[in-house]
Amino acid sequence: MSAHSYRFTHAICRLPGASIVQGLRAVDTGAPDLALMRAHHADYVAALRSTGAAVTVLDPLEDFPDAVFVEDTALCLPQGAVVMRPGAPSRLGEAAEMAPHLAAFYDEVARIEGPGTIEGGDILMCETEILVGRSARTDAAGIADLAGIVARWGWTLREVATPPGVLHFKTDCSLLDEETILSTRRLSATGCFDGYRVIDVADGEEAAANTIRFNDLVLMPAGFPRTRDRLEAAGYAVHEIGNSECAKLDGGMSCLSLRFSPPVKA
Ligand code: CIR
Repeated sequence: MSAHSYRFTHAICRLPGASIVQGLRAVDTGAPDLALMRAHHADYVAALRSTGAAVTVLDPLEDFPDAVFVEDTALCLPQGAVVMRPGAPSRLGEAAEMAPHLAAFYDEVARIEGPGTIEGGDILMCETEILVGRSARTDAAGIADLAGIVARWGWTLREVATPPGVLHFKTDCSLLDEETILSTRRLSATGCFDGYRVIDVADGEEAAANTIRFNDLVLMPAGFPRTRDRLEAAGYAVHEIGNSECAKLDGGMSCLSLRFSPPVKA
């Protein structure tokens, strides 16, 4: 197996800007502290780089308060990239901002043309299939558009459901390796991961479900010791990153990067 679902040569991140205090949030628990968020972001980028990956860090986009959450703007596959069409109106323009950066790595950059919407946070790229959770941000038309694009590259897309009241499908799950998913119990109980080995996050630690497997590391938000212990007991090399400020905007580990291994350009 190539492990293309978690072994990557590259990542793209974007620094948070001062406008982050206006970022979208389901429940207002206060504005994020920009200095602390920048410190957490620097730790995150350093952790990605520590695996040997080349990480591009883009400048802040002050016109788009949520632009630090680059994952929602694109899906990067071994064969090509797809520019998303975010369902949050304030985030629509972020996707176009990302397109030229993808074109630097990929000959083929497709895009979701609309009117459907789809955000990267609802897409779990597994080794042999792509799971997409329908959500308040990702609708049937957006999923159909993506299915058509990735079918050209030989991928099967399976539509699943993001739990009600949960922002994105991946808010509640992460891929750990070819056969293993970390999930909240409310999501794994739906049966959408049947056929996979599932590690449930500890009860009361649902916010730990959004991690990323990136090369040999599993990056997870700090502060969830029982889930961390479960991951370590299962043999994963866990690296904790502060996430207190992103969490105020419903963001986590996966949101902060696009992870990919681009084909060698012709
Ligand atoms: C939003 O509501 O769009 C942002 N505040 C958070 C986006 C998190 N992105 C992700 O989970 N992929």
